[in-house]
Amino acid sequence: MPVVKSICRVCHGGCGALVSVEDGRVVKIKGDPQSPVSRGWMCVKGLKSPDIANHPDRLKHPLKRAGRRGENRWSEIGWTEALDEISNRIDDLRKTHGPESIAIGQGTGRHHYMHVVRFANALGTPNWYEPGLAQCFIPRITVSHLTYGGFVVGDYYGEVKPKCIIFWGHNPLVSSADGELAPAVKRAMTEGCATIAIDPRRSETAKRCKTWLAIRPATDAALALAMINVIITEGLYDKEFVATHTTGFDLLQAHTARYTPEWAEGVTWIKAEAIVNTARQYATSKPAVLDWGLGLEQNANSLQTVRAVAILRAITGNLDVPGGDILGMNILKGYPILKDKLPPDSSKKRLGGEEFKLLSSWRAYMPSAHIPALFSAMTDGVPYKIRGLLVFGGNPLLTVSNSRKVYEALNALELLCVTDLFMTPTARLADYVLPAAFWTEIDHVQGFPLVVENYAYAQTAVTQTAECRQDEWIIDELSKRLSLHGSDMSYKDIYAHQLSSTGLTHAALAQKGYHMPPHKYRKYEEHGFRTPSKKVELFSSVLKRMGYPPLPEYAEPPESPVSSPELSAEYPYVLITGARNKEFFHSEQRQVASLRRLHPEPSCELHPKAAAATGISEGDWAVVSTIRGEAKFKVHVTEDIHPQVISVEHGWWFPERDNELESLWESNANCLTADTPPYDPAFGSYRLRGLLCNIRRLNHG
Ligand SMILES: Nc1nc2c(c(=O)[nH]1)N[C@H]1C(S)=C(S)[C@@H](COP(=O)(O)OP(=O)(O)OC[C@H]3O[C@@H](n4cnc5c(=O)[nH]c(N)nc54)[C@H](O)[C@@H]3O)O[C@H]1N2
Ligand SMILES: Nc1nc2c(c(=O)[nH]1)N[C@H]1C(S)=C(S)[C@@H](COP(=O)(O)OP(=O)(O)OC[C@H]3O[C@@H](n4cnc5c(=O)[nH]c(N)nc54)[C@H](O)[C@@H]3O)O[C@H]1N2
Ligand code: SF4
Ligand SMILES: [Mo]
Repeated sequence: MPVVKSICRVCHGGCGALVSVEDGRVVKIKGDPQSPVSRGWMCVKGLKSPDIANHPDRLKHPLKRAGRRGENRWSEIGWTEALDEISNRIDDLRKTHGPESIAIGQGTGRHHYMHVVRFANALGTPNWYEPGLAQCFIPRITVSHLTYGGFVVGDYYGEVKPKCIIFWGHNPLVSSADGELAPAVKRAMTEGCATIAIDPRRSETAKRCKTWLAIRPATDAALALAMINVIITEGLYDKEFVATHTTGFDLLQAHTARYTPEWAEGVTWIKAEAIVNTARQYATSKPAVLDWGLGLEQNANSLQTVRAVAILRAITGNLDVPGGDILGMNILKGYPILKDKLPPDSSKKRLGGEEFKLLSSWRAYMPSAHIPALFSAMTDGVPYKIRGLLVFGGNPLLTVSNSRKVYEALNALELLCVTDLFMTPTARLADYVLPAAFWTEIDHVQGFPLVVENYAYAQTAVTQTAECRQDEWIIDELSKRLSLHGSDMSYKDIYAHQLSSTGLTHAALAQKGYHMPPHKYRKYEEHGFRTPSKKVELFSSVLKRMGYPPLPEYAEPPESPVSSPELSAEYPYVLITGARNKEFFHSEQRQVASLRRLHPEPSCELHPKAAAATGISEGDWAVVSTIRGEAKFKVHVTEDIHPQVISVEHGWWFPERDNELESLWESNANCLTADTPPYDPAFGSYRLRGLLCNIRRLNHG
């Protein structure tokens, strides 16, 4: 039986996989022991890849809507007919209403991510989005660039092991997010390494940490500012690094003097003594990794929260040192996303562009539309109507905040085209549904970890399911029909371009597995940091010019026992949503029996004190409510959560139901979250964590 080396992409990816193929189908997946990062390990989702690839419900042919929108009646059509018709509809819209009337959407970090951005730019629409961005990763990426001129990741793969690791709003043992694969993180958490988790829940990662700080959701900026205060006051900062490589230290010192640990205790629910001890331990155990996650971003103060945390790495001298937080090597040539092809007048029309400068303006790392404004414009046409939406691998009905609004918006479109592996609730509302290829069915080149790029890998298509095609091929076919810029360069030409810096071909890299040149540390000693001052900007000159506070500040969450006490009388708990679980990737895999068996129902976590106060027991069904809506979950009563916090899963629908579209309203966390103002002033981040909620027992499940 042929066995082919590849890389799993059920999540953001990265684990080396050995794919066994029989009669053109993937029949078995095993971890590749030769992968230098995953060393033979794979998670349950990756190992069950054959059950996803060969699932009977996979979309297999292009479909055209035959009934009313959402009715689920379809005609099978050929690729030529589908692509001709869709490109004609796009052409009509762009000629009649301008390209900005067509939005281009996608999901989180998939293989085709950059190709979708390229397509939007070539088409001339500024209204590109994905459901993460302001709520996921863009604050961390942007702030790293503003502060140290590049993104950083923990040095989990080098020879020197960290002596201290802080996991801040991050659960990599479950999420393996963006390249920080669980096995590498686990290896680094050895005896002798101080490990600290800052999380309202004792996550799987926190359970393996020596210290767990149960923080009040969305108050992380206060904790980080107090830690800066302790490190400066006690003289624990790296004096040589600070003097040589940073700007604005004196201003930071003066600014943080008021953020004492005693002040932060009242804000964060963490004892002042624990704050002092954590600051001391982080500053004195070197090298140290500060591994941050999504917990810092899904709130209305994401810029300042992420900035405060970012500064800790710099003042302790942990940047780009062995065993610390390292800057990428950029070993592949940049993806030609055709940014310059987007006409300036069209980028001015980007929804959200004026207000959220770090998300939507030309200064943004990857300019995108503000999601609440984009979906509103589909229904109310303000400032102009979005008439078409093409989604490549996203399920916004489950993953964008305010599912009811998204539902209305998608129903108001003139053209909705969804490319996916399965008929999702979002796909059901479409005019055209196109069948996408699974990771064993694609050719691809990827720099890794995502964004930082210290190594590269390639994948080769080894199987084929019916008429499924990889997203890049679909985009290239549409681009040719629409005579877009760059349509003479196929995705395979782009891989060759990316690899030209390595001397490798796609086939050679796929066979070899990885290209991983030795890491070069302390790159800043030669060229400085890639910021305007060539130094780490503790005081951000760019933020100042843009009119945002150049030194990090705390802001009380807009909905909280402090800022809205009346509401808090009715909704006494603080809600967090979307903590990852190991069986599912967002709204996916609910139809995969081998995974669903392991995690059959949507669940929420509740502390025994809260359970006693509300009369709820382990295994009960309960309704969690916010001022915006309700959703139903099976309760897990656990000491591993702060008594005042309730955590609910996101992404739940029930593909096994007769009308799976209706099942969308039952246990959907995004019926609870807030897509309304206030947003983070720079990124426009909306609030998925740190909201007020209540819970009541449901008698008849
Ligand atoms: N309440 C709440 N909401 C959240 C979050 C939260 O924490 N709380 N997290 C947010 C974050 S950080 C993110 S990034 C988003 C994620 O949001 P999405 O990316 O929309 O989430 P998925 O459910 O993974 O949807 C991806 C879809 O792509 C399909 N798919 C998988 N692989 C491919 C492929 O190769 N090609 C194509 N065409 N389709 C494919 C899947 O079947 C699935 O339907 O969710 C956000 N939503
Ligand atoms: N299995 C699986 N893996 C995934 C995904 C998936 O859906 N399933 N999604 C992928 C995506 S798109 C992303 S973005 C990553 C995210 O991966 P991570 O960055 O690891 O994020 P989460 O697991 O969403 O949340 C991390 C922790 O933050 C805590 N938290 C919530 N609110 C706060 C807060 O206000 N402050 C602090 N300090 N902590 C808080 C939660 O309790 C949780 O344990 O995972 C990726 N990997
Ligand atoms: S962690 Fe991600 S890449 Fe690794 S096996 Fe699991 S799904 Fe695949
Ligand atoms: Mo994400």
